[in-house]
Amino acid sequence: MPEIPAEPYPFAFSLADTALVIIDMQRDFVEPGGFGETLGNDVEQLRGVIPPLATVLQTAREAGLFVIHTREGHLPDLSDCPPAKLQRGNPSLRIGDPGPNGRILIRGEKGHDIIDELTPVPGEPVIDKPGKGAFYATDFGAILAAHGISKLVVTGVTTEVCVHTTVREANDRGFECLVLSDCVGSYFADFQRVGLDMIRAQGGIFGWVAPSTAFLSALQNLTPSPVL
Ligand code: TIU
Repeated sequence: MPEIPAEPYPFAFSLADTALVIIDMQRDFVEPGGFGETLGNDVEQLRGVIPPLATVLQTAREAGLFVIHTREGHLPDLSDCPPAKLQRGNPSLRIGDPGPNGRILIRGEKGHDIIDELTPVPGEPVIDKPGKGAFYATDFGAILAAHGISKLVVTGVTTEVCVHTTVREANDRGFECLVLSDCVGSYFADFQRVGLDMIRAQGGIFGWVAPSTAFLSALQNLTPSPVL
Protein backbone atom coordinates (compact mmCIF):
# COMPACT_ATOMS: atom_id res chain seq x y z
CA MET A 1 0.00 0.00 0.00
CA PRO A 2 1.41 3.46 -0.85
CA GLU A 3 2.57 5.60 2.06
CA ILE A 4 2.74 9.34 2.57
CA PRO A 5 5.59 10.65 4.75
CA ALA A 6 3.69 12.22 7.65
CA GLU A 7 3.82 12.91 11.37
CA PRO A 8 3.84 11.03 13.65
CA TYR A 9 4.52 8.20 11.15
CA PRO A 10 3.75 7.37 7.49
CA PHE A 11 0.11 7.37 6.40
CA ALA A 12 -0.83 4.33 4.30
CA PHE A 13 -3.67 4.79 1.82
CA SER A 14 -5.11 3.58 -1.47
CA LEU A 15 -7.20 5.25 -4.16
CA ALA A 16 -10.09 2.93 -3.31
CA ASP A 17 -10.37 3.64 0.43
CA THR A 18 -9.47 7.35 0.60
CA ALA A 19 -11.38 10.59 0.03
CA LEU A 20 -10.18 14.17 -0.29
CA VAL A 21 -12.39 16.27 2.01
CA ILE A 22 -12.53 20.03 1.39
CA ILE A 23 -14.14 21.82 4.30
CA ASP A 24 -16.05 25.10 3.99
CA MET A 25 -13.96 26.87 1.33
CA GLN A 26 -16.84 29.35 1.03
CA ARG A 27 -16.82 33.06 0.24
CA ASP A 28 -18.35 33.56 3.71
CA PHE A 29 -15.03 32.53 5.29
CA VAL A 30 -12.30 33.59 2.86
CA GLU A 31 -13.66 36.75 1.22
CA PRO A 32 -14.44 40.18 2.72
CA GLY A 33 -18.02 40.89 3.83
CA GLY A 34 -18.86 37.37 4.96
CA PHE A 35 -19.40 35.47 8.19
CA GLY A 36 -15.68 35.24 9.02
CA GLU A 37 -15.19 38.99 8.73
CA THR A 38 -18.36 39.77 10.73
CA LEU A 39 -16.78 37.85 13.60
CA GLY A 40 -13.88 40.32 13.57
CA ASN A 41 -11.40 38.21 11.58
CA ASP A 42 -8.94 39.20 8.84
CA VAL A 43 -9.88 36.93 5.95
CA GLU A 44 -6.50 37.49 4.28
CA GLN A 45 -5.12 35.03 6.86
CA LEU A 46 -6.95 32.19 5.09
CA ARG A 47 -6.23 33.01 1.47
CA GLY A 48 -2.80 31.35 1.43
CA VAL A 49 -4.57 28.00 1.55
CA ILE A 50 -6.17 28.49 -1.87
CA PRO A 51 -3.20 27.91 -4.26
CA PRO A 52 -1.88 24.67 -2.69
CA LEU A 53 -5.42 23.37 -2.22
CA ALA A 54 -6.28 24.06 -5.87
CA THR A 55 -3.22 22.01 -6.88
CA VAL A 56 -4.21 19.18 -4.53
CA LEU A 57 -7.77 19.20 -5.91
CA GLN A 58 -6.60 19.08 -9.53
CA THR A 59 -4.13 16.26 -8.82
CA ALA A 60 -6.72 14.27 -6.86
CA ARG A 61 -9.18 14.57 -9.75
CA GLU A 62 -6.53 13.42 -12.23
CA ALA A 63 -5.69 10.43 -10.01
CA GLY A 64 -9.36 9.45 -9.70
CA LEU A 65 -9.57 10.04 -5.93
CA PHE A 66 -13.06 10.53 -4.47
CA VAL A 67 -13.55 14.22 -3.64
CA ILE A 68 -16.20 15.58 -1.27
CA HIS A 69 -16.87 19.20 -0.28
CA THR A 70 -18.69 20.71 2.69
CA ARG A 71 -20.37 24.05 3.30
CA GLU A 72 -21.44 25.49 6.65
CA GLY A 73 -24.76 27.33 6.52
CA HIS A 74 -28.43 27.52 7.31
CA LEU A 75 -31.87 27.37 5.76
CA PRO A 76 -33.36 30.75 4.81
CA ASP A 77 -35.88 30.53 7.67
CA LEU A 78 -33.05 29.72 10.15
CA SER A 79 -35.02 26.75 11.44
CA ASP A 80 -31.79 24.70 11.56
CA CYS A 81 -29.80 27.38 13.38
CA PRO A 82 -29.80 26.98 17.16
CA PRO A 83 -30.59 30.29 18.91
CA ALA A 84 -27.30 29.90 20.79
CA LYS A 85 -25.37 30.02 17.50
CA LEU A 86 -27.42 32.95 16.21
CA GLN A 87 -26.87 35.01 19.35
CA ARG A 88 -23.24 34.04 20.04
CA GLY A 89 -20.67 36.83 20.29
CA ASN A 90 -21.08 40.37 19.10
CA PRO A 91 -20.80 40.12 15.31
CA SER A 92 -21.15 43.19 13.10
CA LEU A 93 -23.77 41.20 11.15
CA ARG A 94 -25.62 38.12 12.39
CA ILE A 95 -26.35 34.90 10.49
CA GLY A 96 -29.23 35.72 8.11
CA ASP A 97 -28.55 39.47 7.97
CA PRO A 98 -28.06 40.97 4.49
CA GLY A 99 -24.40 41.46 3.52
CA PRO A 100 -22.50 42.33 0.33
CA ASN A 101 -22.70 38.70 -0.90
CA GLY A 102 -26.30 38.09 0.20
CA ARG A 103 -27.59 36.95 3.58
CA ILE A 104 -24.77 35.86 5.90
CA LEU A 105 -24.21 32.06 5.98
CA ILE A 106 -27.53 31.23 4.29
CA ARG A 107 -27.84 28.42 1.74
CA GLY A 108 -28.37 29.63 -1.80
CA GLU A 109 -26.66 32.98 -1.24
CA LYS A 110 -23.48 33.94 -3.11
CA GLY A 111 -21.48 34.21 0.10
CA HIS A 112 -22.42 30.68 1.13
CA ASP A 113 -21.07 29.11 -2.03
CA ILE A 114 -17.64 27.62 -2.60
CA ILE A 115 -15.03 29.98 -4.07
CA ASP A 116 -14.46 29.93 -7.83
CA GLU A 117 -10.95 28.45 -7.52
CA LEU A 118 -12.34 25.25 -5.95
CA THR A 119 -15.76 24.90 -7.59
CA PRO A 120 -17.01 21.30 -7.31
CA VAL A 121 -17.50 19.31 -10.51
CA PRO A 122 -20.20 16.68 -11.20
CA GLY A 123 -19.60 13.55 -9.14
CA GLU A 124 -18.18 15.49 -6.17
CA PRO A 125 -20.84 15.60 -3.42
CA VAL A 126 -21.37 18.89 -1.58
CA ILE A 127 -22.47 18.39 2.02
CA ASP A 128 -24.48 21.25 3.52
CA LYS A 129 -24.00 21.21 7.28
CA PRO A 130 -25.56 23.37 9.99
CA GLY A 131 -22.78 22.73 12.48
CA LYS A 132 -19.02 22.84 12.64
CA GLY A 133 -18.57 19.08 12.15
CA ALA A 134 -19.31 17.46 8.77
CA PHE A 135 -21.04 14.44 10.36
CA TYR A 136 -23.61 16.29 12.48
CA ALA A 137 -27.09 16.36 10.86
CA THR A 138 -25.78 15.42 7.38
CA ASP A 139 -25.38 12.45 5.00
CA PHE A 140 -21.58 12.74 5.13
CA GLY A 141 -21.02 9.44 6.97
CA ALA A 142 -23.51 7.54 4.80
CA ILE A 143 -21.93 8.82 1.58
CA LEU A 144 -18.44 7.83 2.76
CA ALA A 145 -19.71 4.38 3.72
CA ALA A 146 -21.41 3.93 0.34
CA HIS A 147 -18.08 4.64 -1.37
CA GLY A 148 -16.09 2.30 0.90
CA ILE A 149 -14.08 5.17 2.34
CA SER A 150 -12.15 4.65 5.60
CA LYS A 151 -9.42 7.30 5.22
CA LEU A 152 -9.82 11.04 4.87
CA VAL A 153 -7.32 13.56 3.55
CA VAL A 154 -8.66 16.69 5.21
CA THR A 155 -8.30 20.27 3.95
CA GLY A 156 -10.15 23.59 4.28
CA VAL A 157 -11.00 26.12 6.95
CA THR A 158 -10.69 26.81 9.75
CA THR A 159 -8.08 24.56 11.30
CA GLU A 160 -9.24 24.88 14.90
CA VAL A 161 -12.99 25.03 14.24
CA CYS A 162 -14.56 23.05 11.38
CA VAL A 163 -11.45 21.06 10.45
CA HIS A 164 -10.80 20.02 14.06
CA THR A 165 -14.45 19.25 14.78
CA THR A 166 -14.71 17.09 11.66
CA VAL A 167 -11.43 15.28 12.34
CA ARG A 168 -12.52 14.53 15.91
CA GLU A 169 -15.94 13.30 14.74
CA ALA A 170 -14.26 11.14 12.07
CA ASN A 171 -11.72 9.75 14.52
CA ASP A 172 -14.47 8.58 16.89
CA ARG A 173 -16.21 6.89 13.95
CA GLY A 174 -13.13 4.87 13.03
CA PHE A 175 -11.80 6.93 10.12
CA GLU A 176 -8.10 7.64 9.72
CA CYS A 177 -7.44 11.30 8.94
CA LEU A 178 -4.45 12.94 7.31
CA VAL A 179 -4.55 16.74 7.61
CA LEU A 180 -2.58 18.66 4.96
CA SER A 181 -0.81 21.39 6.91
CA ASP A 182 -0.64 24.03 4.14
CA CYS A 183 -4.19 23.28 2.90
CA VAL A 184 -5.88 24.11 6.21
CA GLY A 185 -6.00 27.66 7.52
CA SER A 186 -6.77 29.67 10.62
CA TYR A 187 -7.38 33.36 11.26
CA PHE A 188 -4.83 32.97 14.09
CA ALA A 189 -1.21 31.86 13.52
CA ASP A 190 -0.95 30.36 17.02
CA PHE A 191 -4.13 28.32 16.56
CA GLN A 192 -2.83 27.00 13.23
CA ARG A 193 0.39 25.78 14.82
CA VAL A 194 -1.16 24.36 17.98
CA GLY A 195 -4.17 22.97 16.12
CA LEU A 196 -1.90 20.84 13.95
CA ASP A 197 0.22 19.87 16.97
CA MET A 198 -2.92 18.63 18.77
CA ILE A 199 -3.79 16.25 15.92
CA ARG A 200 -0.38 14.58 15.62
CA ALA A 201 0.56 14.53 19.33
CA GLN A 202 0.39 11.43 21.51
CA GLY A 203 1.22 9.09 18.64
CA GLY A 204 -1.43 10.68 16.41
CA ILE A 205 -4.28 10.99 18.89
CA PHE A 206 -6.64 12.36 16.21
CA GLY A 207 -4.64 11.63 13.05
CA TRP A 208 -1.66 12.49 10.88
CA VAL A 209 -0.23 15.75 9.52
CA ALA A 210 1.81 16.23 6.32
CA PRO A 211 2.50 19.04 3.83
CA SER A 212 0.62 18.85 0.54
CA THR A 213 3.88 18.17 -1.34
CA ALA A 214 4.11 14.76 0.38
CA PHE A 215 0.55 13.91 -0.64
CA LEU A 216 1.09 15.12 -4.23
CA SER A 217 4.24 12.99 -4.63
CA ALA A 218 2.41 9.90 -3.39
CA LEU A 219 -0.52 10.52 -5.74
CA GLN A 220 1.74 11.14 -8.73
CA ASN A 221 3.58 7.88 -8.04
CA LEU A 222 0.25 6.07 -8.26
CA THR A 223 -0.56 7.53 -11.66
CA PRO A 224 1.27 5.76 -14.49
CA SER A 225 3.34 8.08 -16.68
CA PRO A 226 2.04 8.36 -20.23
CA VAL A 227 3.93 6.14 -22.71
CA LEU A 228 5.44 8.35 -25.43
N1 TIU B 1 -15.05 31.02 12.99
C1 TIU B 1 -14.30 30.05 12.53
O1 TIU B 1 -13.09 30.03 12.73
N2 TIU B 1 -14.85 29.05 11.79
C2 TIU B 1 -16.18 28.81 11.57
O2 TIU B 1 -17.07 29.46 12.11
N3 TIU B 1 -16.51 27.81 10.70
C3 TIU B 1 -15.57 27.00 10.05
O3 TIU B 1 -14.47 26.78 10.55
N4 TIU B 1 -15.90 26.51 8.85
